[in-house]
Amino acid sequence: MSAALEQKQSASEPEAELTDGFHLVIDALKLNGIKTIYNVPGIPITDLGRLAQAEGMRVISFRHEQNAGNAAAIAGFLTKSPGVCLTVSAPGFLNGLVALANATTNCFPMILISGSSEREIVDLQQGDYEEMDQLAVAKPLCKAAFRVLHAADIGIGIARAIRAAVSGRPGGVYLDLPGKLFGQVMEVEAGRRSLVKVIDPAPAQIPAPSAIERALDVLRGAKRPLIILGKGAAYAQADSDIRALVEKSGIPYIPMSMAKGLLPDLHPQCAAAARSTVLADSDVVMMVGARLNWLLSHGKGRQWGKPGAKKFIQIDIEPREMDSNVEIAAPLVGDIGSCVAALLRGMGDDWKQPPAEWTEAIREKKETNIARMATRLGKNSIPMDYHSALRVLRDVIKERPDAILVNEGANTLDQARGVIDMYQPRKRLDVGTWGVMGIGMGFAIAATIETGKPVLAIEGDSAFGFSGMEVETICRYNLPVCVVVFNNDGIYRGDGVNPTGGADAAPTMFVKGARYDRMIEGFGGAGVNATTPDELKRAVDAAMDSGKPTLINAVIDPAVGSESGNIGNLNPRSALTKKTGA
Ligand SMILES: Cc1ncc(C[n+]2csc(CCOP(=O)(O)OP(=O)(O)O)c2C)c(N)n1
Ligand SMILES: [Mg+2]
Repeated sequence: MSAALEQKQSASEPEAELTDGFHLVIDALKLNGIKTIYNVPGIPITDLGRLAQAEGMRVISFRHEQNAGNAAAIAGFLTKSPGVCLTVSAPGFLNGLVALANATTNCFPMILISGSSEREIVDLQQGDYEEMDQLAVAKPLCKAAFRVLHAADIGIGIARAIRAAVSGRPGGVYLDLPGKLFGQVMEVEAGRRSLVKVIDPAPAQIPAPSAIERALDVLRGAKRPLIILGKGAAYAQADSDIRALVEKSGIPYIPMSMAKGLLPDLHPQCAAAARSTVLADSDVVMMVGARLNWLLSHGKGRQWGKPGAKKFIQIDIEPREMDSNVEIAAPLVGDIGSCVAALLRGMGDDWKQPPAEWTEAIREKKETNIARMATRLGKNSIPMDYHSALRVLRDVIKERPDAILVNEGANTLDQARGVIDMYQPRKRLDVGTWGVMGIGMGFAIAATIETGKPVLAIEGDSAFGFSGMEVETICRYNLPVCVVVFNNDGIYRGDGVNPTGGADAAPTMFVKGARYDRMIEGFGGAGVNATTPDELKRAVDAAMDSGKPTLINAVIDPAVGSESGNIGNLNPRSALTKKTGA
């Protein structure tokens, strides 16, 4: 602050002429269309939350920063505008970091704003309250990290954070605001002029015409083509063009988990039920906003059929994504909306449909697999297994296609993904690229806050535990969230034993017969214990119809899960244990 300004203040000039760091942060966010802050209060940002609420922003306070961070991240995914999470220094900041890193990994735009301690003390390591060099810690875990030291730079700092989060490949951004900044004053008019409205924060990135032609040539030469839609395609909000591309091309497609519903899962071209056939037997694969990471076995290996027999076309906004794992025959770099629109134009009006031999083979495989699944889903097992419980929840979503489904767990995730059909884009939110546990309640809360739609959260009992305290938040804001805890008494299964015969439970076990439904009752929500598919259906219908915060404890047979769900093959095992049979 200038000496003149200080003098002015002490001479008690009318306060209306001054603004300060608190107000500049709020004004900068509002100027850029940010309406909601996902927050955990404390020094030095308590008043920032209060003032933001007073200034008309929605301030949603959580019980733990990781959940506030996950909420901000999924808000970014749903809206293409960065979600903002606000935390205190050191420990609060660290709690938010998992969400920030997860957002970056998943390409969700979010900004983690953390208050921080006195720079002079932090940098001399003199032991300040919650001392930590947060900027340095955040840097390797996000797309960009900035610190603002002067109130006059708040506008530009927030502008940089917004642009970094949403432009190009979206991701997490860290913004460090030292406590001292909030109290700095400047004249209102100068403050107003210091703010920056970000124009066109995520500019279109138009693909090169030659790249479009190359991709179309590869596609024209295909005998057994396949399209894979990733969550990048869902993020792009180019829904009708993506659907038009799939339908005009006649090419079978599979959606990655969070791309489900981009076209309705029951679409005749959806080949999800013949996944292993199409991955192995296709000759040309066009990836739309999907990466060839572990979720697709890196584009190689047994799952992908004969080595070298496949050509890939890849649409991605990030040039470095190309050839990350295998050779990309036709890289198509640009934003997905622009790329898909250009492909559609280039296809013309006489696009040749893929050979019937290919589409027929897929249809037959689908029919066999769907019939097999129907038998499993038809059972009315009591105690419930995954399928008998999920059949009910599949019907709930079928009857309410605009509800948002949040899903985490191991078996609870993998089985639900396969069983529950999605009908609309961006309605399925889950553990994403990392398979991280703990996104549940944060995602559920932000999903309904951002869209106004009801949420059904299907949670493994372990998965739920990572964010379960936020049922208080759900009740406090009276949100239309129905949480169904698949309670099988543990991680993967509930029948683990301690091989020593000692009193301690096995490492994957929880309290047997726990009643998660009673947790929400303590906060005024509705709790239901459901032991049969009928009870479960009645309870979920009532919750979805009433919009009342509800937690249903769905009792699942402890003996039916498999280790690590569908990815048990990634689990290292001790050769010694196997040998001794222990
Ligand atoms: C942050 C984090 N910690 C730990 C894990 C390892 N993990 C994977 S699935 C899972 C829980 C699975 O149990 P549950 O949610 O009860 O689902 P179930 O298979 O029993 O249906 C855990 C702890 C993880 N993925 N993420
Ligand atoms: Mg479990």
